[in-house]
Amino acid sequence: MNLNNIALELHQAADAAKAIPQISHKRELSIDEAYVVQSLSMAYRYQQQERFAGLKMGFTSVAKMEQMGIQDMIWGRLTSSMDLSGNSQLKLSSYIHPRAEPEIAFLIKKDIHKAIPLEEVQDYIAGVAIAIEVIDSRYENFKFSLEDVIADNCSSTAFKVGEWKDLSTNIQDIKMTMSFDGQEMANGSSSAILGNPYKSFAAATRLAHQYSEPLKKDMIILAGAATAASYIKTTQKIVAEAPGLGTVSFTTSN
Ligand code: OOG
Ligand code: MG
Repeated sequence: MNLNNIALELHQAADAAKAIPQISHKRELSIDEAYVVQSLSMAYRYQQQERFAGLKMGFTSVAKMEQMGIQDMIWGRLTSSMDLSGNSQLKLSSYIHPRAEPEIAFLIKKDIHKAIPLEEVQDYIAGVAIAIEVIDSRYENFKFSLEDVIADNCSSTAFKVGEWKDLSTNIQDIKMTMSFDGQEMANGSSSAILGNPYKSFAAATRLAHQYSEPLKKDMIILAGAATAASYIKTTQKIVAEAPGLGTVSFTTSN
């Protein structure tokens, strides 16, 4: 099975909302090959009018690493059609087994063509916001190896960003909460994200530069979840909140 066939299989699994067996069970992939598969699968998305919209970081917190049994930081691509802004409903039948997690989003202020050190990241950020990421592994039972999940664009499927706040807003060690229908599903400190969410922005610029993926003004970086993800099982109101950042929400339909 060549890398393009794997990319097509993953792309079609996402489109049909139908899980597939893990790639690593039938073919060994290196990390480099897995990122090639990810980029080939994105080419199929761009063919169907989706635009590259930014990066998401994954496994930047111990809570996520433990939930999924993976210790390495990963990154994936966001596209315009994953952005739920202006759309307050998530249609569950379009997804396989979606989960939601609370995140911090960064809005890129100007084009970035290099790795930005932590001390300079604020010069490149126009705003910060509370966000919800919806992840939907294309693999059966939401089970994968590191290489599998990278090839699958790190389970990216949808995201919703709250109101942008300026950089004077504290995002260090704030409590991030995810609730479904008013019931708390998970909470964690933003400092669970690499000790400091701005480090995730710096890492995203380093990886984007390493993989020649230009980050442009108005694109978004998702820093990675501070808590484990929660399964969305029925029609529910999904809300993430953090003091100072406010709330963001959407409802689900069948
Ligand atoms: C992989 C994506 C990880 C995060 O925020 O850590 C991620 C997954 O858990 O399926 O998005
Ligand atoms: Mg995430």
